[in-house]
Amino acid sequence: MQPVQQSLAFETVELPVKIIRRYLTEKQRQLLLDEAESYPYSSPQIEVYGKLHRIPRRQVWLADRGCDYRYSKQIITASPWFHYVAWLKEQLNSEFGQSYNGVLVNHYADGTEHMGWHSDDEPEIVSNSDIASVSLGDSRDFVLKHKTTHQKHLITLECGDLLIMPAGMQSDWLHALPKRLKSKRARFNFTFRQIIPNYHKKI
Ligand SMILES: O=C(O)CCC(=O)C(=O)O
Repeated sequence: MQPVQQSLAFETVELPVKIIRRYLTEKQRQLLLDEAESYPYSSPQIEVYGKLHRIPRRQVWLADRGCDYRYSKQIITASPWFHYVAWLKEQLNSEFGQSYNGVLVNHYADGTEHMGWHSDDEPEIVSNSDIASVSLGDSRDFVLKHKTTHQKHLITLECGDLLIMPAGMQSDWLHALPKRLKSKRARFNFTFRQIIPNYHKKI
């Protein structure tokens, strides 16, 4: 009797984002983590369905002068760059051919802190620019959901990973950072963006 050959079907799932694991070395991770402890964070209140809610994390917007950012109907004035994060911006710009001039840093004290579904589609973001997201500290799940098909992807982001959200994906996909209640450690996330300078002075 002939042995039965099992045919294995391999399915390749194409992600709408790119991931570079351990983009930062251990030394770079530590320098940036130490620096990030001292940023001037706040937890502003934002309007969701007509009601004000304090965001469930702390954040700060570091950017070039004139690159203020509007987020959930609030203008966030740019705070000046710090040494290591400015170095990382220059590194990303030269390696990936981008012109990042601002970074939103989110600090999640533990797994109860999170970010809901959204797209980074603010009009002041330069339309053909990618968004580069660097994670530090505790690992957390990052989820993507297609706006019409509702297809989902889950990516666990570890300390030092770089995730690139290519230009154009924000119109089709939402993303979120859900709670992870077992997690007791802090996480920092840096999303580098290219903003049209003085955009909010014109309107
Ligand atoms: O913390 C994260 O990885 C998500 C950050 C994010 O979605 C954003 O800054 O728009």
